[in-house]
Amino acid sequence: MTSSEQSGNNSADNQSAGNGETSADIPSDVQPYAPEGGEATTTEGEVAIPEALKEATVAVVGANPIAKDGTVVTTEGVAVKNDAVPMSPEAPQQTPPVAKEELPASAIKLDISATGWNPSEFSVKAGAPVTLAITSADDYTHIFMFDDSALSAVAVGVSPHETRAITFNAPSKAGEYAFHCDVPGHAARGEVGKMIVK
Ligand SMILES: [Cu+2]
Repeated sequence: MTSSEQSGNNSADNQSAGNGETSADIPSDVQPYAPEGGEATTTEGEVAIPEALKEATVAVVGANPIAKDGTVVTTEGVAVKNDAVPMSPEAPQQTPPVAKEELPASAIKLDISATGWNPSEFSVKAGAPVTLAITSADDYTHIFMFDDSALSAVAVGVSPHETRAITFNAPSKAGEYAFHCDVPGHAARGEVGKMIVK
């Protein structure tokens, strides 16, 4: 697979967009979002899912849905808050452990070990939905966290040799956003990096 597939703008294989109106940078390799328990229909036959979840997609099982307009939302259909308390209901959620092979090609994959982040830099488009997958590549627990409190909720903790992912909207403001490993002592020994928003 090539990284040229990362922009979802003109994806021919988008299963849900009927008229090619997507302009939300949704990757083409996400899957349709299915509310917990499958089809959420009421006895009246009316679909009981919030508008934002209709035609939503999900990049990794357990990650937040991506609404049709590219907004990352909660399972209630409300936009997530990147500055919420980590792991609170309104924060983007880290997924359960996932096999690296199951990650979509469009996910940004970072390995972390005592030697640092690999890669230690990545670029995203302002406002676009981003799925970040963090893998502990050694025998230690690591915690991905941004330095900027505006992104405090975008945090992922991984046990040794574990991979977890998180989906969030990149900041709308271009610039460099530093991140680090939040385990005491790890940033000081070089577990730091930056996200470049273009
Ligand atoms: Cu660490």
